[in-house]
Amino acid sequence: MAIERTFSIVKPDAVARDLIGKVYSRFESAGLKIVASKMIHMTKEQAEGFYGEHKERPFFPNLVEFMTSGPVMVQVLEGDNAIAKNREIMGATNPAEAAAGTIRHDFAKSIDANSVHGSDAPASAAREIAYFFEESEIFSR
Ligand code: RTP
Ligand code: MG
Repeated sequence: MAIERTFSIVKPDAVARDLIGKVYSRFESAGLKIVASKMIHMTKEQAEGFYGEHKERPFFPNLVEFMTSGPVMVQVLEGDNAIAKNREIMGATNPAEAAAGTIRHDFAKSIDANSVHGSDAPASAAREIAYFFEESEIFSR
Protein backbone atom coordinates (compact mmCIF):
# COMPACT_ATOMS: atom_id res chain seq x y z
CA MET A 1 0.00 0.00 0.00
CA ALA A 2 1.32 3.45 -0.88
CA ILE A 3 2.21 6.04 1.76
CA GLU A 4 -0.23 8.91 1.33
CA ARG A 5 -0.88 12.28 2.91
CA THR A 6 -4.31 13.55 3.84
CA PHE A 7 -5.61 16.79 5.32
CA SER A 8 -7.63 16.83 8.52
CA ILE A 9 -9.41 19.40 10.71
CA VAL A 10 -10.46 19.06 14.35
CA LYS A 11 -13.57 21.25 14.06
CA PRO A 12 -14.66 24.00 16.51
CA ASP A 13 -17.05 21.75 18.48
CA ALA A 14 -14.31 19.25 19.32
CA VAL A 15 -11.72 21.95 20.16
CA ALA A 16 -14.27 23.67 22.44
CA ARG A 17 -14.91 20.40 24.30
CA ASP A 18 -11.15 19.73 24.80
CA LEU A 19 -11.13 16.68 22.56
CA ILE A 20 -7.96 17.54 20.58
CA GLY A 21 -5.86 14.95 22.39
CA LYS A 22 -8.47 12.21 22.14
CA VAL A 23 -8.89 12.80 18.39
CA TYR A 24 -5.11 12.92 17.81
CA SER A 25 -4.81 9.65 19.73
CA ARG A 26 -7.28 8.04 17.29
CA PHE A 27 -5.09 9.12 14.36
CA GLU A 28 -1.89 7.79 15.91
CA SER A 29 -3.50 4.51 17.01
CA ALA A 30 -4.64 3.96 13.42
CA GLY A 31 -1.10 4.41 12.09
CA LEU A 32 -1.69 7.94 10.82
CA LYS A 33 1.32 10.07 11.73
CA ILE A 34 0.72 13.75 12.48
CA VAL A 35 3.38 15.31 10.23
CA ALA A 36 2.11 18.93 10.46
CA SER A 37 -0.25 20.66 12.89
CA LYS A 38 -1.40 24.11 13.98
CA MET A 39 -4.33 25.94 15.60
CA ILE A 40 -6.06 28.59 13.51
CA HIS A 41 -9.29 30.59 13.63
CA MET A 42 -10.51 30.68 10.03
CA THR A 43 -11.76 33.89 8.50
CA LYS A 44 -15.02 33.82 6.54
CA GLU A 45 -13.04 34.17 3.30
CA GLN A 46 -10.74 31.28 4.23
CA ALA A 47 -13.68 28.98 5.08
CA GLU A 48 -15.59 29.95 1.91
CA GLY A 49 -12.52 29.18 -0.21
CA PHE A 50 -11.82 25.92 1.57
CA TYR A 51 -15.40 24.69 1.05
CA GLY A 52 -15.73 26.19 -2.45
CA GLU A 53 -17.00 22.89 -3.88
CA HIS A 54 -20.11 23.20 -1.64
CA LYS A 55 -20.87 26.84 -2.53
CA GLU A 56 -24.25 26.09 -4.13
CA ARG A 57 -25.42 23.67 -1.41
CA PRO A 58 -28.16 24.79 1.00
CA PHE A 59 -26.00 24.02 4.04
CA PHE A 60 -23.08 26.22 2.81
CA PRO A 61 -23.85 29.38 4.89
CA ASN A 62 -24.29 27.28 8.05
CA LEU A 63 -21.10 25.38 7.34
CA VAL A 64 -19.06 28.59 6.95
CA GLU A 65 -20.63 30.10 10.08
CA PHE A 66 -19.84 26.98 12.11
CA MET A 67 -16.28 26.59 10.83
CA THR A 68 -15.50 30.22 11.74
CA SER A 69 -17.23 30.03 15.16
CA GLY A 70 -14.03 29.17 17.02
CA PRO A 71 -10.47 27.90 16.63
CA VAL A 72 -9.73 24.61 14.89
CA MET A 73 -6.70 22.34 14.62
CA VAL A 74 -5.51 21.71 11.07
CA GLN A 75 -3.16 18.81 10.43
CA VAL A 76 -1.52 16.69 7.77
CA LEU A 77 -1.72 12.95 8.40
CA GLU A 78 0.60 10.48 6.68
CA GLY A 79 0.48 6.71 6.41
CA ASP A 80 -0.54 3.70 4.31
CA ASN A 81 -3.76 4.48 2.49
CA ALA A 82 -4.12 7.59 4.66
CA ILE A 83 -7.06 9.19 2.83
CA ALA A 84 -9.38 6.17 3.07
CA LYS A 85 -8.12 5.16 6.51
CA ASN A 86 -8.85 8.60 7.94
CA ARG A 87 -12.35 8.61 6.40
CA GLU A 88 -12.92 5.16 7.94
CA ILE A 89 -11.95 6.18 11.48
CA MET A 90 -13.92 9.47 11.17
CA GLY A 91 -17.19 7.65 10.40
CA ALA A 92 -20.23 8.86 8.45
CA THR A 93 -20.87 12.60 7.98
CA ASN A 94 -23.99 12.39 10.15
CA PRO A 95 -22.89 11.14 13.59
CA ALA A 96 -26.29 9.47 14.03
CA GLU A 97 -25.32 7.16 11.15
CA ALA A 98 -21.65 6.69 12.09
CA ALA A 99 -20.44 3.23 13.12
CA ALA A 100 -19.60 2.55 16.77
CA GLY A 101 -15.96 3.25 17.55
CA THR A 102 -15.59 6.00 14.95
CA ILE A 103 -14.65 9.56 15.94
CA ARG A 104 -17.98 11.00 14.88
CA HIS A 105 -20.00 8.28 16.61
CA ASP A 106 -18.05 8.66 19.82
CA PHE A 107 -17.60 12.46 19.99
CA ALA A 108 -19.77 14.40 17.50
CA LYS A 109 -23.05 16.12 18.27
CA SER A 110 -24.76 16.78 14.92
CA ILE A 111 -24.22 16.81 11.15
CA ASP A 112 -22.94 20.40 11.48
CA ALA A 113 -20.90 19.95 14.65
CA ASN A 114 -19.40 16.69 13.43
CA SER A 115 -15.97 17.15 15.05
CA VAL A 116 -13.63 16.34 12.15
CA HIS A 117 -12.95 16.92 8.47
CA GLY A 118 -10.93 14.64 6.23
CA SER A 119 -10.00 14.90 2.55
CA ASP A 120 -12.02 12.58 0.32
CA ALA A 121 -9.59 11.94 -2.59
CA PRO A 122 -5.95 12.46 -3.63
CA ALA A 123 -6.70 15.67 -5.56
CA SER A 124 -8.63 17.24 -2.68
CA ALA A 125 -5.96 16.14 -0.18
CA ALA A 126 -3.26 17.89 -2.22
CA ARG A 127 -5.36 21.05 -2.61
CA GLU A 128 -6.38 21.16 1.05
CA ILE A 129 -2.84 20.55 2.39
CA ALA A 130 -1.50 23.36 0.18
CA TYR A 131 -4.37 25.64 1.30
CA PHE A 132 -3.06 25.67 4.90
CA PHE A 133 0.57 24.47 4.87
CA GLU A 134 3.87 25.26 3.19
CA GLU A 135 5.91 22.15 2.31
CA SER A 136 8.55 23.40 4.80
CA GLU A 137 6.01 23.02 7.65
CA ILE A 138 5.46 19.29 6.96
CA PHE A 139 7.75 16.73 8.64
CA SER A 140 7.52 13.24 7.15
CA ARG A 141 9.29 10.61 9.23
P1 RTP B 1 -15.94 16.78 5.70
O1 RTP B 1 -15.79 17.36 4.32
O2 RTP B 1 -16.20 17.82 6.76
O3 RTP B 1 -14.85 15.83 6.08
O4 RTP B 1 -17.25 15.88 5.74
P2 RTP B 1 -17.86 14.97 4.62
O5 RTP B 1 -16.92 14.82 3.46
O6 RTP B 1 -18.31 13.75 5.31
O7 RTP B 1 -19.09 15.83 4.17
P3 RTP B 1 -19.27 16.84 2.94
O8 RTP B 1 -20.35 16.32 2.06
O9 RTP B 1 -17.95 17.19 2.33
O10 RTP B 1 -19.85 18.13 3.68
C1 RTP B 1 -19.00 19.01 4.38
C2 RTP B 1 -19.61 19.33 5.71
O11 RTP B 1 -20.83 20.03 5.52
C3 RTP B 1 -21.76 19.67 6.51
N1 RTP B 1 -22.94 19.11 5.89
N2 RTP B 1 -24.14 19.41 6.28
N3 RTP B 1 -26.96 19.58 6.55
C4 RTP B 1 -26.43 18.78 5.62
O12 RTP B 1 -27.12 18.12 4.89
C5 RTP B 1 -24.99 18.72 5.51
N4 RTP B 1 -24.33 18.00 4.65
C6 RTP B 1 -23.01 18.25 4.89
C7 RTP B 1 -21.12 18.63 7.40
O13 RTP B 1 -20.64 19.26 8.57
C8 RTP B 1 -19.99 18.11 6.54
O14 RTP B 1 -18.95 17.62 7.33
MG1 MG C 1 -16.06 16.47 2.42
